[in-house]
Amino acid sequence: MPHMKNTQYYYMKKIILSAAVMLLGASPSMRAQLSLVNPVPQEVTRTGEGAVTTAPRAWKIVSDAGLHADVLRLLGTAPVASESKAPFTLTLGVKGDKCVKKYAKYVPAKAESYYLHITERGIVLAAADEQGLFFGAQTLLGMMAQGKIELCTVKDYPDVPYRGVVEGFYGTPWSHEARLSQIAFYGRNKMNVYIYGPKDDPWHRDKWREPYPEAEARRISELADVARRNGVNFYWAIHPGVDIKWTDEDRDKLVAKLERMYDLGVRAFAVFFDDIWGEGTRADKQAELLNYVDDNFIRRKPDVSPLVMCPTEYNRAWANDEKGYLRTLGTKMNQGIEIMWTGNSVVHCIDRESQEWINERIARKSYIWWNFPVSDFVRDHILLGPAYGNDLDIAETMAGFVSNPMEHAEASKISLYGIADYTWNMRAYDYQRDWERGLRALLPDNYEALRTFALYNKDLGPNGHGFRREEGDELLTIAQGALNGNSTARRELDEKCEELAIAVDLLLNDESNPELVRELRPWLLQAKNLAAYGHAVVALSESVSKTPRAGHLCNFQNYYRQARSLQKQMYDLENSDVRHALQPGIKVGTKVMLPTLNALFTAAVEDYNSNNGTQLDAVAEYNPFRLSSNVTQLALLPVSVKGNDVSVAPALEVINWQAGGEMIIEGDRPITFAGMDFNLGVPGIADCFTLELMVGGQWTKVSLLHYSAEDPVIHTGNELGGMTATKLRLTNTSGKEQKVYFKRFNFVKQ
Ligand code: LOG
Repeated sequence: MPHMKNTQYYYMKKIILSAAVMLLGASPSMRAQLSLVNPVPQEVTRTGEGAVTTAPRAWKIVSDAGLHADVLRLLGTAPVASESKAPFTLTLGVKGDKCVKKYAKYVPAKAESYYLHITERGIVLAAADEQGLFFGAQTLLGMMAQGKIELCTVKDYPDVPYRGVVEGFYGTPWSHEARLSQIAFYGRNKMNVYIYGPKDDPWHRDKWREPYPEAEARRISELADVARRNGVNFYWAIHPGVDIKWTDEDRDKLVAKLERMYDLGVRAFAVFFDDIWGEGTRADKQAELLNYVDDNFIRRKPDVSPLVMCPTEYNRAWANDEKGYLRTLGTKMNQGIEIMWTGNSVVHCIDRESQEWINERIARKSYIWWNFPVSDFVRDHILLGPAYGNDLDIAETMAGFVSNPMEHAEASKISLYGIADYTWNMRAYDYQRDWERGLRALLPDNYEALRTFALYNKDLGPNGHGFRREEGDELLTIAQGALNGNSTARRELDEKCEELAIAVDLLLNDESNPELVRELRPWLLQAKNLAAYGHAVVALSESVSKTPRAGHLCNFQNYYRQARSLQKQMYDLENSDVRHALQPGIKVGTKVMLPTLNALFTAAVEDYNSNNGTQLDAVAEYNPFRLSSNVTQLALLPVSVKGNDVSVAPALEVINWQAGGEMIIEGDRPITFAGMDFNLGVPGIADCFTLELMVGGQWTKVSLLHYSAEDPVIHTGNELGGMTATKLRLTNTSGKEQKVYFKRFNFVKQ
């Protein structure tokens, strides 16, 4: 009997527990209750002044029989049948349910919306749909998390229809446990999308035609299932563009793979064509294939979400308007298919103007793939800063907004917390507030320490995409003062370093979130070095003109040696096994703190040298190499030196190297070459490029060759060894554009 009432009693075990915890904490104000809820609800009406009451210890849930199993599971533990007279009623249902019939008119007329009405006697939760009901329940639980409840009415709904995450980065894919934890986090924060598309999952990309092995298949099944129970659509993405042939055979293989994924329980699908070249990039063929998938697979199944695709020209910098790739997709591809878009460039914030530009071309609302906090192109940094920079009035210009995060899943939650809020209630978004709240949600027991550490891990450092973040603004006045010789400022700088050192030790010993500490560990260790370096440098600059006391270690000479030792320790850590194999380095505080300390070091040593006629080396950080290029995608790549090995950071996307385009690396003194090879990801391409060295004011050619027809690595001729030059230049001399992957570029000096 569908409309019979279903009455159940639940004891609020968890809530009683957290109420006990609360007694030890601060007294919550009325606002404190709703402020625990993320995202910020659209509309809240508070009933009366200070109307906060103790959350119910038990409640009677009233809902239509046999419905809303996931929401009931979320709201209660075991039913308690003996409790005949529960003091508190929770009536819940979606539009069309009998028991919330009289509240249906209060539910906002939007997908995923809910109405939540809380009085002394009971609660009503009425929603537009199952998703809305689930989110309403999350709001309720969030409000009660400290054992109190606020008397109020909430009317809530999301601004952006699809909100969440695309696991779409290069590098180590997330672990199964990390994904399960992510999905629960999305559910709690009302994100409804998780797109599974890690570049280095072989069955997503290179082996896209092949089925998953048993164990992997089982894990995907579980993810899809857990996602469903958390109000999250699990999208499985396929990446066929690297080698797809536009044949019936490949088309059928693709559909067969999707069918297999359907059998595993997947009900939402995406097809990616990013970072490829050649045959796979044809817009008409992509549209034809996707229409076929849409007509014969997606829309044939009653329970599958609309198809999502990532185009090859997924950002404006790469869009070739004349060739009309995007317009072809816009006109030829079924309207129901969503098209992803990263903005004006690969890594860019989204604004209205750029939304208008793309939406007009694709004849639909773009589905944003935001490349933040992804760090696969700056793996020496960890990004713990806030999510900011996107316009706050563009919700209606987008179909969806998903963030591409870091391979560090737990740490990514800091910015994802904000992104959940941004996409739900855009105009009310306050990134600074959300940053604080996100840190607190992630590590409540050690929030201050995490916050302090995060202050030094926000910016990306110089990178090929030219995408930078604010970091260290709060230090600027102190830094300036310290450099001007102000002793109060120096003390303050020292204090900042001490705080950082304390934060690091507290975090290294934190047991409440071991996974987070594991991810942060390399940067924690480096921060410890940085803090010690800061202390040594401040002491150094304070002791420049002090007379050393006999028998004491605390004097200029020793501070100098200590600072030098710490510079080396930082360098050694960067080059130890702790670092990331692909892109070495562990960088902390690179925007303001480290440069300030280095400048202070140099100034102190120079002062000392001039006072004492000594010649101590005053150079703190030194990179003798500079890269320049008229190939836009190469121009900003950083050059690093490790021993005699000089390398340019790799780029992940396809590089469009125009005819005549050149890349120059220049040293500040002549370099004697020992050897060199590089990998542009394409076999047989050596002839298209010319390598020259500047020897005695003349460009001198060095031969390039592959060792075999299949090997993409380009080697230099024997003449290179022993040549001495100030610059090297690599030019595309093929007379036409070359598409390459800038996988590796390095040379060894003698
Ligand atoms: C890739 C992505 C990568 C990101 C940042 C898209 C659509 N594709 O340049 O897998 O994580 O940039 O490096 C990309 O963004 N290519």
